[in-house]
Amino acid sequence: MILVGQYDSPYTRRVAVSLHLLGFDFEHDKRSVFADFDSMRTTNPLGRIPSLILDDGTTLIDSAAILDWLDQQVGPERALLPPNGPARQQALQCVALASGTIDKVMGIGYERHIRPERYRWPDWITRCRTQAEGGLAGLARLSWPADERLGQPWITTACMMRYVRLAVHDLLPRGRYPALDAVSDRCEALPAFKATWPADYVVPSSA
Ligand SMILES: N[C@@H](CCC(=O)N[C@@H](CS)C(=O)NCC(=O)O)C(=O)O
Repeated sequence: MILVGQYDSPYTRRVAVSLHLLGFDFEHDKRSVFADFDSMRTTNPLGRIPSLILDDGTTLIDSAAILDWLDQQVGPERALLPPNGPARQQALQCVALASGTIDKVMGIGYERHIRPERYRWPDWITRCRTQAEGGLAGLARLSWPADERLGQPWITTACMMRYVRLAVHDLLPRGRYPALDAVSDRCEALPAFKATWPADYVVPSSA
């Protein structure tokens, strides 16, 4: 199978980390969602990442749908989300906070880097920042037992944190939320995270 998308995309990275953790072999298609936009639209009609091209040629789009497929493949014992009940509900709420934070930080990036300067709306950036700060504070209030099995809440939160720190430098200084620092430290030390480490934030560009 082929994972399409670069790892500075936290949504692509959480799929890549999950593939590694679950032991799937995959190739990595590093086309850029911006620089290779026309080509990307032939893979995903929305022109977004990530996509996962399966060995039978089927293309899955959207990280949540891809992760659901992965969980179905490995079965409930190894799945990265609990199958049902309160545990699933809590895990999904955590993932929603982390992915909502990603969306708001991404919104800041698009407003800063894609929208022409004369159209930029500082109040919108402030609003997105307030929302992202709310997401981070909400995540920090959750319980993060150090010996908890590493599932999607941890993976998505750690990928979100790396992305936030690359995209908006002053939003999540180390020490503001020690519990979240511990999540990131535990995850980033693992081979699955090291193999997908995004060194740089690739500035989005519509050119
Ligand atoms: N809900 C989607 C969001 C994917 C997403 O926002 N991808 C970004 C990169 S991280 C993207 O493709 N941006 C370009 C665009 O939306 O035009 C998912 O979870 O896969």
